[in-house]
Amino acid sequence: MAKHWTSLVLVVVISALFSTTPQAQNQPMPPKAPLLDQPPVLNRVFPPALTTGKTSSLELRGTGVENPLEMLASRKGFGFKIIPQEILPPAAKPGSRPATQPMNQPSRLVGRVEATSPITAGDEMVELRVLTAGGLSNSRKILLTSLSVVEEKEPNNDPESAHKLNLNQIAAGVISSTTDVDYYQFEGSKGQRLLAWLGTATIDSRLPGAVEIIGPDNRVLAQARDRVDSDTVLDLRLPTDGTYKARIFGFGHVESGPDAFYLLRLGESPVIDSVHPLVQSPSGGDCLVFGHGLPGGTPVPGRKDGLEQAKLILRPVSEESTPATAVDNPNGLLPLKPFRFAGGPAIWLPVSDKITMEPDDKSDNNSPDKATPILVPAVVSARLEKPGDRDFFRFDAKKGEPLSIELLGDRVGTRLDFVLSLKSDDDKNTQEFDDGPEALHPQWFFNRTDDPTLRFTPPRDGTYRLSVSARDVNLGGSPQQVYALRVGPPRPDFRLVTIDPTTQGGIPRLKPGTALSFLVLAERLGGFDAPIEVRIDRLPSGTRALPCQIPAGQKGAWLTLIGEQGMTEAAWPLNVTGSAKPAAGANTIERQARHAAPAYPSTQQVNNPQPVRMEHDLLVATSPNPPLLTLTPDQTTIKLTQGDRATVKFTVKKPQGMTGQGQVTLMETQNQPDPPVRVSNGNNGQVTIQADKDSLEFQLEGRNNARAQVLHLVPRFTITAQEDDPDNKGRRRQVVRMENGPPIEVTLLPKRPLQPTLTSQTIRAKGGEKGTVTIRLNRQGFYGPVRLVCAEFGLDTTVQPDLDEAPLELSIPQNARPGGKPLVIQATCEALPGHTVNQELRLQFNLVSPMARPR
Ligand SMILES: [Ca+2]
Ligand SMILES: [Ca+2]
Ligand SMILES: [Ca+2]
Ligand SMILES: [Ca+2]
Repeated sequence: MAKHWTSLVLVVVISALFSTTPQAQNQPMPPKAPLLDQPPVLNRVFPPALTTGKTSSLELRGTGVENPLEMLASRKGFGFKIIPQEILPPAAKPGSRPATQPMNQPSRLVGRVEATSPITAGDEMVELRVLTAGGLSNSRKILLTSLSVVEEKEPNNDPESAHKLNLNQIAAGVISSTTDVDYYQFEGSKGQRLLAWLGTATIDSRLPGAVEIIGPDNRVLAQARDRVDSDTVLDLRLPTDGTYKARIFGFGHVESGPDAFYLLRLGESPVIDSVHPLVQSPSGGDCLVFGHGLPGGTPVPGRKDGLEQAKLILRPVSEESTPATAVDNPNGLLPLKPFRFAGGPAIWLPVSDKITMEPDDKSDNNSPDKATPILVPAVVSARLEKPGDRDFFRFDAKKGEPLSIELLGDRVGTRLDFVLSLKSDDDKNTQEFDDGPEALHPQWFFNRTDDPTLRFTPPRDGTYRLSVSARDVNLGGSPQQVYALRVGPPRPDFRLVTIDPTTQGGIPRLKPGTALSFLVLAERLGGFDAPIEVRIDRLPSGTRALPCQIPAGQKGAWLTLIGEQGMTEAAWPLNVTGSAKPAAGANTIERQARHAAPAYPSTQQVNNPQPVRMEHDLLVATSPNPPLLTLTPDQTTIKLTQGDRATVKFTVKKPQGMTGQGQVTLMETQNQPDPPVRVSNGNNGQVTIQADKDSLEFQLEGRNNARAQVLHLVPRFTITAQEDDPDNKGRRRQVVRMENGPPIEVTLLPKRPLQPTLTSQTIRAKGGEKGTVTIRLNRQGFYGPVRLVCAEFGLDTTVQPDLDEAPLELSIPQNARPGGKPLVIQATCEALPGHTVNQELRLQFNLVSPMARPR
């Protein structure tokens, strides 16, 4: 069996979500003079495939990648040799280098690296990135394969100039303009099975791939295009002996350029689509595998796309032989474990030692009376195996004991819009549940899925019937449409994701006196609502992380890393960990964050989610050198009240002889939905500093309804600078430089922290007696203690943190007469530890004579 199976089972993709332990990657590197002193943007590593155990040349294309100091891989075993610019052929040199290139139109520069790849057990995806003096680039994925890799040879735009390709060879190509098409030709024989795989989404390409197979008679025999975020597969039998052609192009001819690249394989290599049962026992076993080119495969009845099924034995892959890319329970639903068919690649599948299978095709569960019984807690492995399929399950539940029902389908690559409905046998109403929860970040982590989840508390003891179907089941029901279901008590838990929403994945170098910020997002599962403490384990030497907490019920917080003294020239994986107690008295749980970054660099579009993917690690590069540009704020701590404004002034210091216009942004305020602090001057949080000025001002405004909080704002300075060229005496050159500054701490306080009401407001007492009213404090986003003082009625009491209601004992003055009495209370609220806000509360109570008849 060939080793180059392609797995479309997207379990591999979700196993990449929320997992991994970064490996130490702390290597020293030689210093070198930068041309572009900002994080490089890597648009393409070409070819995006390497043959295992061989040395090949890789071309790097992007911005600021022409002088790499180092190449970093997410996998051990690579050897990289940087090819100096001087020995590159003239065409590849940055000859027309952008001495006057505007900043927002970065040039496409070229770097070259010689890569020696490790020998692997099967095909593997690896992330590569470039480290330059300006920082770390975004990562690009490449395929490590046992097959040989060839690059396309242009011109190949017509059938006559088609590039000759052997079967089971991999061609790497680029759709370099919207009119570019790439022809390949191969020899085929009558009755031969041909599987064409066009790899795009899995290697971070922007190309909407499309492929056509053209017969010896020049007729198009078959065509296919990719689906959203997946590769293209074509499966056909060749009708005759002869020379065939494959035509590759961008679907719709809209996307092209350096990041519209692809891999093409023509041959018979198996492609796995899905595995039934989806949920495996830890020891594996017999499975029904769906895909193309499977050993012993037979056509799936009724399918016209060549989909076939095969009975194969799935065996667990011993943990030590697989890379550390998973932790227990990565999707918060079921743990994933690696399995393998004889000769196949590792596939990550959910496991459980107690699985309920839906009955086979013959005994249907398509109506409530034929519901499959399940015993809660239950893990079900099932399929929507034919058009219109609907699966019913029934279980007994106890009144008041909450249950969580979660479905795993869309997230493992089953393309159906699942829907759940639930009905009690003792009730007429049916509740329906569609898509999963709200996205964590509308632009940078749009993680909503079509997998429904539901939490419910049974209103009574009894039998409940649950149905699983899909909105598109009439078209999409098919034997490979697998899903898993968990019904059981809610398990409060969380997953963390770090993102840097200010760049296209590149991260500037952390230097003494500067800071970096990451947004840490929390996906809260099973009703988990508690605060999460976030920390960085094993900090890079010479750095310090500021305290970070995601408050109760909130989606995220910024994590700030500060460069101090004793830093080294190195790239470090950051271990960001969150810890929380799901409930009072529960054990602390800890989860390691995964880093997400743009799948490919692109221009930011507000309101459009950026395609992002999980990266193997979050890396930062540090440097002992002081920043070339410094930003010094006139104040490092600011107290701001909701709705109020404050001005912070930065003094900018540039090296002698450097001129140019620059921009400063406060990272945490840019491109964020409802930031707690907004920059009211400038453009989208960005303020321009003219070439002849050495200072600039930010007008900060606290959002009216923002929570009380302490936040840190990290300034980022980008300048298109003119400076003396050290290589050409007496001449000037243009350099784009980016440098961060030190953070400013903003304490944001509520203006009127309390909305008070009296929930009991009548006192029956005479003058000189005491009486009690009850106050309700609607807290505007803070939890600290509140002191309430009113001299007139002898009140001086403190409402404890978190309490919203308290009795107030009032001393009625001797001469008080019955009737409405104004109650004016001076409230002192500890809105944040060490920060109080005063507020006058004006209320009214009724004083009633004890003699009066109650109404
Ligand atoms: Ca081409
Ligand atoms: Ca071409
Ligand atoms: Ca079914
Ligand atoms: Ca059914």
